[in-house]
Amino acid sequence: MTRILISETPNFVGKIIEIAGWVSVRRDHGKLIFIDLRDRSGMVQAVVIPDKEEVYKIAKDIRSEYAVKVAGLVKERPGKSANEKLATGKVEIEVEEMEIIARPEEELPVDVSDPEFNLNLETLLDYRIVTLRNEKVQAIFKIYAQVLEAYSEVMRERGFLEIKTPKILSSATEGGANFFKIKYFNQEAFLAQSPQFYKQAGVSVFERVFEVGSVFRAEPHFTSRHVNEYIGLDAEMAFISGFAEVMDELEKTMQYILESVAKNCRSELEKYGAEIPTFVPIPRIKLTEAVEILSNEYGKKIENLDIDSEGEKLISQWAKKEHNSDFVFLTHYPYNLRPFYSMPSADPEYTETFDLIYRGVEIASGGQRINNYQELLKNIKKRKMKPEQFKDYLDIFKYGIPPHGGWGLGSERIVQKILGLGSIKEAILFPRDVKRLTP
Ligand code: AMO
Repeated sequence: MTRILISETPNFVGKIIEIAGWVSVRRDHGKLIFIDLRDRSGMVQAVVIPDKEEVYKIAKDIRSEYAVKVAGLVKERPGKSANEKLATGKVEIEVEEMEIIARPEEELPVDVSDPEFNLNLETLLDYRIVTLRNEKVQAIFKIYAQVLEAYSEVMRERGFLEIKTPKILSSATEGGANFFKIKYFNQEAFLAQSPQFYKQAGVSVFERVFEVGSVFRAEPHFTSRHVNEYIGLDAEMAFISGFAEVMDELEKTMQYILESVAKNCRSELEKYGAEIPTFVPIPRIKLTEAVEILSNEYGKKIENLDIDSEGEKLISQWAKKEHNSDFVFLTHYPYNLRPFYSMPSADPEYTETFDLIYRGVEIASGGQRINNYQELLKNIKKRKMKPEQFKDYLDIFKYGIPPHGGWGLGSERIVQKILGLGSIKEAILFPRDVKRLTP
């Protein structure tokens, strides 16, 4: 017999089928043994009756998280006993044959069948191999996968070519101090803080490129939104007339991602009571205006336009109240707060850049880039950086590159905010933070 998926069982009422999966719970009721069996597609109830002596003996031996193969008859569950919460809740499998195919060496450290699963973050991550088996935890990664799929889909649809760029670099892309230095044979190298330089090289050839790739940041922070390795959703586009076009493209991208999660992940969203409201145009406000709003509406003072996480939360509240939007673009960041490659505005104190805030957290940064060789060189020197360290990057501009811009979008923060997760780490299979290098 060929194995079918548990989600398919309702199509086989009255038939003998074979399924395989993990035992979520075994319940003994009088002489009957009930087993909730889980595979990648869902969960179904299997019933073992004492008449089938051999199977009954095996079933008595079974514990949670054993992997088993089951052959049995698909039966409709009588009205009252149907489980409305389960997609397969109207059927059950009367077991004819059963085989244990893998058994845990020892008792599991946590009860993964608990639908609420309110573990503290450390326990959740320390026992990650096991805690990932919980259905509520799995839902996060189904949504995560949908976000990745939707991002690639919309990028391709919009004419962006997918590229993969190196993560071992000879210089620190984003500057600052948050880079990891590594030993690379007999020289020093850096882990990529972003694909910035290479995606710009990409547009000099392909016009529009995107990348889904690992990003490394040596940030010594213990916050709910920072990790030291994350997956960046980057894009870069040429022949733009200004950075508003980049925001337009990112806005369409976010709408596409959220709509595809809403459409394809209904049951996963439900597990978190999460809602994705109808998308509305994203308000765009200058950072200077945002700072005024924060002061006037919330009595919050921001020094030197350096908006902090509380400021981002409040400006998001304001966008929700005034524009019914979960998103807000903050634009025209000051020159000294942005990387050297940012295009200065007409008033050179500011830049043609933006951040995108979603439900109180920055999920993307972007803007237009300086695309003139001499200007870039001047800017590197002005910032007391060494042009020789950026030789390869500068070469991109030596040979001519049209006006362009792009963004870097944090994939895990999107999922964190869709579901209202307390920490970004919940949205990462095996997260890396200052103290965590395992599992
Ligand atoms: P930036 O440094 O703002 O911009 O990063 C872009 C986005 O990446 C996410 N992010 C993080 N996520 C988790 N943990 C971290 N430590 C972390 N740091 C950043 C955020 C952030 O908005 N090259 C530019 C982008 C560009 O202009 O194209 C850059 O890297 O969601």
